[in-house]
Amino acid sequence: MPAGWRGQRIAIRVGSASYFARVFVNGVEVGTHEGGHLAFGFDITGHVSWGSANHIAIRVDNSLKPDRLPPGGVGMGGGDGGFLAGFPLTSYDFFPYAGIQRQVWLIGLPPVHIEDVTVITSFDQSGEDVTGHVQVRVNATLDYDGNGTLLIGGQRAVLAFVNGVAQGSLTIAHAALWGPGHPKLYNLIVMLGDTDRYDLDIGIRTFGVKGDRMMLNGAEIQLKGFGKHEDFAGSGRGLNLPVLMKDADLLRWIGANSYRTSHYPYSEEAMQQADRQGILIVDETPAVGLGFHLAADLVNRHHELCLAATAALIARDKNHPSVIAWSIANEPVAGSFFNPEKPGSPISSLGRDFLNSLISLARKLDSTRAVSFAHLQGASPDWLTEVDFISINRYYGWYYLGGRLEAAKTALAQELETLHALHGKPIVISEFGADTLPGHHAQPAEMWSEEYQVEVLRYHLDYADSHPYLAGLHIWNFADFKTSQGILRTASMNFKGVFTRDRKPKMSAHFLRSRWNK
Ligand code: BDP
Repeated sequence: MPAGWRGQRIAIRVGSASYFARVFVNGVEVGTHEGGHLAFGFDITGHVSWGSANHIAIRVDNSLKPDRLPPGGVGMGGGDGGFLAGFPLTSYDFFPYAGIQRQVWLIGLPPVHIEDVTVITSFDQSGEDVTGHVQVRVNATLDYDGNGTLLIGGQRAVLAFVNGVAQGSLTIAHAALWGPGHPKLYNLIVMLGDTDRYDLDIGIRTFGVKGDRMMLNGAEIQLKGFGKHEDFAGSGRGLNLPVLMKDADLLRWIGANSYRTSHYPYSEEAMQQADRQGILIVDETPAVGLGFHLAADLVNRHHELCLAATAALIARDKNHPSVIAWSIANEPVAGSFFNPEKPGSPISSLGRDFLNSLISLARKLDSTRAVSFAHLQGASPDWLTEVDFISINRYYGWYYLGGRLEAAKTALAQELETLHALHGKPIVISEFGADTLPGHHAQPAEMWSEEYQVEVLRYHLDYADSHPYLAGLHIWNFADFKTSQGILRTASMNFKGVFTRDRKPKMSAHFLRSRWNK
């Protein structure tokens, strides 16, 4: 322990550990945590020794189990997956890298300190001039009743704490708004007397849904981007800062303004980078591979874990201007993955209630962002009634009508028209694409060729150009990624990337770049 930390509260914070972690300090268990991809921590003050070395151990159980999130040891749709099962057996399509995947911090905190900060921004506009409003809620050590200060540039406000809680607000004249292409960040400083200080980069922006459009800072916005993965050769899902910077650069090069953190929360560094770069994030929980037809105790367990993960994700990411929406699940199913139950059945209704409870929790915890989930092709349409915008994963031209580009294009348009007429909400195609072997070419375009991928992307982009209710296109996937071995995947890879796993552009990357930079 640094000698200067004597007298402070000492905490340990783990960026993520999949799937179950036990933390020990000098042989004593100080806490346990269930669930990967999200940070957790413990106060270890009473367990550290001063003047001699301390031994910290984190024991991580990485085994794939059906009662974890995401569920492992079961195939897609539950069970062993039959003849389509892969290895390792997962209920999802990405390699189950586990262990400690992010940074571990030792933290020294003054005895009276800031515990949480929540920032909400808004603005008024008169002509070109913008006045920004920043509302801040600060939680400090429980019984703190003193004063604090908020600072942004030359602006200052006093915080008067009662039982550790205070609210304050600041007004910024001639403010610059945050958004793609103009990611202006302001440095907010929160001071607690002279004992503690917290610095936070904030952006002034609003996001919402109006009718069938998405609105950023009061103007319509269409999302252009990808579903991604934290995946790279050698480092797997482990935090890899050079790859994070490379991806940021490629997003800029290709002209994207958005991505979804499919299918789990990404590192805090990735969120900070998105703030700095002006990328709009649809922030997803690890609720992938859910099946409502599974045994009741398993469904209940998943529900508990999903509620906890939703709350933890919102607590972690609520102050990022880049985060515009929460995605509370990816492709939940009721029944077999390939033949889901129809609306109105008891299992389908159970699924609807399960999803709606996550949507209301997200709304209760954060009223400033939109909530959605990625809907599987063929799943119950009545699950979509509560979302703020519709997110659909659709594979017309791949799993459906593969090779038949004209028929795929017509079927896509028909479904979009039906959904739009039924719900009148903005629609984001949160996944679409085609597996593409780099270097495989064909004329006329055929499946697996670089030409075919371009054609599939082309009719989606064309449709979005002429139908503004199609508020976003997230191509599956940004880059090729590792998955389980099996007969559905060549070389244990999902090849739907627009970039290869080592981030080289396929033909489709050049195509997107020419369309998105117009
Ligand atoms: C969707 C899943 C995604 C898969 C993709 C695919 O949400 O995780 O990787 O399909 O099959 O069903 O490529």
